Amino acid sequence: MISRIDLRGDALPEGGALRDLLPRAEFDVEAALEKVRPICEDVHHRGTAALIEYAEKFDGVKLTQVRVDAKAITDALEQLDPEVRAALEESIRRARIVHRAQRRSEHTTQVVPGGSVTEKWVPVERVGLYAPGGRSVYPSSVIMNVVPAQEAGVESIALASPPQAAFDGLPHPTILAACALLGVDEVYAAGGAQAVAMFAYGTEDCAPANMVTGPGNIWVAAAKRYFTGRIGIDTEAGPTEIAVLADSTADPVHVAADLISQAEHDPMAAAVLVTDSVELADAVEKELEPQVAATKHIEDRIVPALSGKQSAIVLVDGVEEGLRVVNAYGAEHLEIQTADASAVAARVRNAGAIFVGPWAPVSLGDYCAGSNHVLPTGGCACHSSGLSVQSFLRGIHIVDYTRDALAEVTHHVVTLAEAEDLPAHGAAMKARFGWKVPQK
Ligand code: HSO
Ligand code: ZN
Repeated sequence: MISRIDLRGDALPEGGALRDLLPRAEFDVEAALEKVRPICEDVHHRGTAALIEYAEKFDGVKLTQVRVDAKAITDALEQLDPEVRAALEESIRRARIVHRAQRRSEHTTQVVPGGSVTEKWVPVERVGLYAPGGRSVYPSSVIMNVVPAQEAGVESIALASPPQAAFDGLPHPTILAACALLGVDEVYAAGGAQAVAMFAYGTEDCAPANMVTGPGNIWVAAAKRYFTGRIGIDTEAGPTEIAVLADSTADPVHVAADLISQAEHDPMAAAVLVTDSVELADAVEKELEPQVAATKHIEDRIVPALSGKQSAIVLVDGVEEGLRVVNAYGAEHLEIQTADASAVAARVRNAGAIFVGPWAPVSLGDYCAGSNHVLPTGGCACHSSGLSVQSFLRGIHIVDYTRDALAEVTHHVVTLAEAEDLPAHGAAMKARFGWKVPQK
């Protein structure tokens, strides 16, 4: 069901060459961009009318309005199963604890006597959050988007989720209920690239947003790329990934269960086990069969995900080599199931989130660890972070110098300005001192 890549024996290649040996899903955002461009421009020109047409074309629903009425949101919460409500509330409570601790405070650095730089943190004014529909109706993702935005102090938060034919064209009721629990009352029944365009350009109903975040399918990712520069985005979410770095001390039952847990998301999801133990590899492979057979989304998601080219068991000579492999891969989620897991985890440089030891499965992080589950995929963990309070803040430098402090450094500024052939820069300094460079 899952292929093997044997990297034992020979010395592992460096960086990019090693990355090329590792499995990865194909996710051609560039190709999708071509299809997304006219949709986005149509929303730009025709606004809500275009959104209503796309809802019919892509979601199979005839909408009369895109904005969801307040009553539909409160009704969804009233009708929510009490156990689901309690679980969502606990997820929100834990996420708030972690994200509140991420808040930043203003900091002033005295650079020289009379010269200071203050960094103040200002939330983005308005954000549009995306929650997928269809195969992936995840109220947990509503939490993971809304909580960091709220804790960052974002004043205006709107959420879009695809209209569902089964629910009279409203977004899925658990999505609406999660919005109600979080106090989000501006919700739109819009999905795909058109939802991102609604936020980027604004429509008659929806004010433009400064930023769009949240997971979505390839059309959402392509629309985010299309609007990059115009609005802020989090990373372009691709298919989900789990990598497990494990040695002979790992329990194959846990490892198999965790690989399957993320394969369950999508036929393109990636599940990668990196191990120096052939015994563990064999045991995990054996364990996959009964566990897959006992679960739900077998043929449509799990089997294609595990047997796809994006998933594999990678054999390495030791945990040291395993670390090099997982660092080259940069998984969205990385579990460390080795002896002395904390010490091994401390040496991971590239991962969206790291799950340490036998009692921290990715499923915990998906719902109730307090950590965020909107994480970089496709190797983007090598340069980007998951969603956090920081994602919604801008650090603004406030420069404050006295006359004396400016006079003291003017000769350096003038020298650099001349070296860059920008004499007007130097003149802006000299103008303050009778067109001369003040002498020290
Ligand atoms: N593992 C997914 C998030 C999720 N899991 C939502 C369950 N629901 C990507 O991090
Ligand atoms: Zn998940």
